[in-house]
Amino acid sequence: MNNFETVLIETDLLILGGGMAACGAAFEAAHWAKQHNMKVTVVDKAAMERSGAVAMGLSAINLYLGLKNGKNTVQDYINYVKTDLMGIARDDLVANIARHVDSTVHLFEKWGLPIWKDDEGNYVNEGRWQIMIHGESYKNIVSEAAKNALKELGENGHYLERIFIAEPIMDGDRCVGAAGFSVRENKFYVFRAKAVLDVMGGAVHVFRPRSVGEGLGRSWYPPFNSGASAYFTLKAGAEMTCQEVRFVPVRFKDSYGPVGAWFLLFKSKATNAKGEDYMVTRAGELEKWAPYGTAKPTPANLRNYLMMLEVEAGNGPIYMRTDEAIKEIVANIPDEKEAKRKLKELESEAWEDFLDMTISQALNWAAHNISPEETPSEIAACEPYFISSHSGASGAWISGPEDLAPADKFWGYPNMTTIKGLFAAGDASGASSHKFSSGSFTEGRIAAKSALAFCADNAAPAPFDDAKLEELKNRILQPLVTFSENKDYANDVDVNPKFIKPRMFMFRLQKIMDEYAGGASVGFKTSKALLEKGLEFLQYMKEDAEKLAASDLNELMRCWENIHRMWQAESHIRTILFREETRWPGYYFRTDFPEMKEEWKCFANCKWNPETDSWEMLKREIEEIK
Ligand code: SFD
Ligand code: AMP
Repeated sequence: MNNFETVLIETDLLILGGGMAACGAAFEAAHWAKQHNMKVTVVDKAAMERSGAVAMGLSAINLYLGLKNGKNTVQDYINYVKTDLMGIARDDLVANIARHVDSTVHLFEKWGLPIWKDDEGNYVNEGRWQIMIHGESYKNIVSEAAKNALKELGENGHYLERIFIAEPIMDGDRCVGAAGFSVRENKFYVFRAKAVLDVMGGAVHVFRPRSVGEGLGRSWYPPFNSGASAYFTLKAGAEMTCQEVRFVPVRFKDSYGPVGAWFLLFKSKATNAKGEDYMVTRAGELEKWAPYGTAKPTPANLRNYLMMLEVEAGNGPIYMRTDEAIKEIVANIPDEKEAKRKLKELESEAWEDFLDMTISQALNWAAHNISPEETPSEIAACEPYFISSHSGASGAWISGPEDLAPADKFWGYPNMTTIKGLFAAGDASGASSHKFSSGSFTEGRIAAKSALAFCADNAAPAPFDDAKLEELKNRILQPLVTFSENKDYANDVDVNPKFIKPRMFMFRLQKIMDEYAGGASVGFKTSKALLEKGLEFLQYMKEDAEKLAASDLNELMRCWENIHRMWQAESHIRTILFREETRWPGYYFRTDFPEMKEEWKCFANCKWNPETDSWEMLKREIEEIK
């Protein structure tokens, strides 16, 4: 790869990703780095202004406690999160985010994010924990603040965009950097760092999406979050947690519009085609999943499950009764003029909800002549995603904060993985669900402060084995060579017995995951026999990954995205297999172990050993904090 220049960048803290957690990390790091004359470098595969999950904007901030108003306590939030995850969450991590998140939201407002206010000037709550925003430009506002903070560092603050991170760089049991490439120019990048923060988001398109054919590529979570976070920590040898806990969101059908505002703000009901509210008619089913099933609010996966039972019974389509919800709000207003004004306001809020974060759903409404105040809309369970910041939980097993973590869950630096110098936050860290955009930013802040403390304690330049770099470069760029050496073997650039293109590779992965690991097309059901078959097919895929081919830099990125997805997939299958019970029936259902078991009220962790290329599965205790 002689025509690829190698660029070496040295830094103290390396922040991988440019999303919500990365912006929080950059903002916080700038403050501490200034005091200690340290260097901070942020690397994003895209442009921070519109990268990651918040690229399109959001219409709500889903985590705000309002601690000052005395409405909620941190313990209330822990209880909520743990119940929603059927008992599986780290109290210490959830509490650490919850106790700091309000200050993050206040910063967002200071930077110009418009938050809805009532007549008394208070934030407008969507639900107990969620507040409404005019959030189309949410990411622009937050990334601008992060960039400004880095600029304040002068020579010591950098952000690099359109650089794809492919691999961690290790020195024994310590992470000392990362390697990647520009997706715009022939440049191979090596970052050498004293501490590395992995904040590269969740994973999308590991499972076959419902959107195929004409709709291919559409997904609820951003397709460009492709499993880099999990791959990076796995390959470094870090312990992972909750890799079985995928998230299956219920969304407006086909365009993935959000449901939160409808359920919580507008108090809408969802019903089957006959108009029956399945949360009422099927309430008896929830008792099987007690104590979580009988708690309020009903956990997200159980809300899904009741809906799935309706679909299986042939009672679809399932509808969000937007028309009835709006009529009910208006009917309670006695003054006719005021009622008319309110109706207009609600219509505009309904459209804004989509225009702020899922524009295609507004187009879908327009294309199908849907007026929400008159017509109900179909909703459906989507395909599975890996996103620990929402209602999933998969990610790295990290140290908690010293003052809250039980002894076995604190190892020196909050948010450090089990690998020295490697930190994780947002979708990259596990077992602390429901952090959302504000909590991810907050966790990024916590992790960056901690990582800089690690840099201060390990001030000598990170050890680096230069000899290994050439080998790494060749391996990362290999798909370009494979393509150029073999492209003339066949007369079709995409179909060639000498190589596999990333698009085909992704289709194969998605088919395996969908059919064997409980995807949407099999009603989210799987079993030992199916999982073992899926795992066998994944091993063949791993062999074929050596033959991935890229005709340009963009395809090189696609190759690596799919390698990352494949590792996310393997850790997922292995952990579902390990946990011999069904705990989240609306996310996946083990037909061979259809019930929840007390003995599995624990974390299911996994670890890939780089020395032996083997996997270890571990159970970890769930502990309460006082
Ligand atoms: O409710 C590499 N989210 C919502 N949060 C809320 O607070 N309110 C809502 O209303 C939410 N909803 C919602 C949400 C997300 C989406 C897509 C929709 C709706 C449609 C969740 C939050 O957005 C989420 O919790 C946070 O954004 C998570 O933060 P973080 O930092 O963990 O992930 P990120 O922001 O996606 O950023 C990832 C970054 O990594 C980069 N990246 N960089 C270099 N090399 C690689 N190989 C990389 N791979 C990825 C990305 O470019 C990005 O910068 S609701 O409707 O569900
Ligand atoms: P969503 O649009 O589904 O991502 O939801 C946004 C927020 O509202 C998240 O915090 C969800 O957990 C919560 N939420 C959505 N629907 C419901 C519901 N029916 N009951 C309770 N909470 C909900």
